[in-house]
Amino acid sequence: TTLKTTLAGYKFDNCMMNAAGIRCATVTDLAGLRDSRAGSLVTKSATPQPRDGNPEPRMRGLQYGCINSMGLPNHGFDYYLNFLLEEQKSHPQQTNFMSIAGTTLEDDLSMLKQIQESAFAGLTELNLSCPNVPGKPQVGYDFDAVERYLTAVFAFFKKPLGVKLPPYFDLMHFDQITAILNQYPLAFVNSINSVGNGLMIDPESETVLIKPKGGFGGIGGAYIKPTALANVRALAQRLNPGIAIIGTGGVQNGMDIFEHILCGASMVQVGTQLGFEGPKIFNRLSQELTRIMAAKGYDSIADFRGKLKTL
Ligand code: RRO
Repeated sequence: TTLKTTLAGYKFDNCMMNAAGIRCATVTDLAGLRDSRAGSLVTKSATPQPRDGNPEPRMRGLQYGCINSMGLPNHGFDYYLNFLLEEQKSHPQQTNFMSIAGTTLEDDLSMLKQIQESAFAGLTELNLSCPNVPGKPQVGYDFDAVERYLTAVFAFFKKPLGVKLPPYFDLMHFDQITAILNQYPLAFVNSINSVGNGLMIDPESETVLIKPKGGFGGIGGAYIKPTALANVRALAQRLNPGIAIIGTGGVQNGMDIFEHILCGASMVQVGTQLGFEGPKIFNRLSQELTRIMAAKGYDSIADFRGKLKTL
């Protein structure tokens, strides 16, 4: 049994990795992911300059998941690009992802120009779905804006690029977003980011759990698995076959990863539960997925990827 996968022509020893934002904001965290069983890593979404993010408390966990309104705290574009360039020299066998999330189109374009001109040989994930920057709506919910962004990006960007999408909830929205995405030479689409602007409250103290935005924040964890699977499946049914899918959302165990792959994911990312358990989680998840595949008689993820049956 092998957990290897291929995405946009790049090979990975393991089909699981962190989701952007989780335990990937510092070089210490990133080294922990690199030294884990994960097949790759993605860096915290970067802005051109370092950012403090929103006031604390800004992330809280509950039994079935978590809420966050981090507000894009990060060490700045150069910090993550330098880390990735160093990794390329010290660990040339692993391909990594750089996530960028400018708060304007201009910021995204300036970061992508720097990636284009750098020696970075990995994949770039353009985050179009941060729900937590006050006054900045999620680009992924404005279909004209998505088209505007991708047209501007692909006018000059020649390295492999994917987009991180927010969850969609209507089949017409899947039709509309994929009609746009299919016009561009995307390497991958990553679905989903957190379910934006949920609210978790403490009934005892009658108070919200996090401070920014009056308590509203992105929901992750077990709460969002059905939405994540639906998005992976709906995109797999509509995207050009050349665009790979990264499945993210609600992964707590090996069966959850199996389900994402069954819906069409070539790579599966772990967010909330990685936050709870740390990078050793990839040992457990690898063992669980291997056992599930062996019991079902599957040798590789290609044997069942996208093969979900309907009634
Ligand atoms: O930093 C955040 O608040 C954040 C980002 Br950029 C994102 O894409 N998704 C999320 O849940 N939080």
